[in-house]
Amino acid sequence: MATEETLVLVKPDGVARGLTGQILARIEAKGYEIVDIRKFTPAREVLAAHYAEHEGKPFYEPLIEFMMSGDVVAVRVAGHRVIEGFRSLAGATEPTTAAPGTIRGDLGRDWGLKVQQNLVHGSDSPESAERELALWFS
Ligand code: IDP
Ligand code: MG
Repeated sequence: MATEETLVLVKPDGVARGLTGQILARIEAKGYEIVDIRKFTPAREVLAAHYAEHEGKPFYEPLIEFMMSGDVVAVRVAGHRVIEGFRSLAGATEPTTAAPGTIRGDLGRDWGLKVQQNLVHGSDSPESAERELALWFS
C-alpha cells in the first residue's frame, strides 16, 4: 500500500511570525517525511477551491482575505496515518482552547479578529488530501 500523504499549510500568520521552522520541526520530530514544499502567496481562485465547503459562512470572506494576505508554506507530508496524525499535532481550530502541546495550543492565540488565525491547515480526510494536494502542487 502506498504511503499516505497530507497537505499542510503554514498560514500567513505562521510565516509572518517566523514560526515555519518550528512547525516543520514538529512534523519531522514526529517522524513524518517532508516530500515537497513551496512558499508563495496564493491566488483567490486556489483559496476559493480549497475552502469551498465554508462558502456562505460568516468567516468565509475574512478567511480568504487572511489567506491572501502574505506568503504561505505548502507542504506535502507523508507517513502511515499522517492525515490523522497531523490533525492531532495541529490541535483544535480555536487556538484559545487548543490543547497545550499542539501547534495551535502552544504557538497560537485569539487576536479578536473575524477569522481565527491558527497557524496551520491540515487535510481532514483521504479525499480532502487528494483534492488539496492536486490543488496546491499542480
Ligand atoms: P480546521 O482548519 O481546524 O480544519 P475548519 O472548520 O476547516 O477548521 O475552518 C477552516 C479555517 O477557518 C480555520 O482553520 C480557521 O482559520 C477558520 N475558522 C473556522 N471556524 C471559524 C469560526 O467559527 N470563526 C472564525 N474563524 C473560523
Ligand atoms: Mg478544515
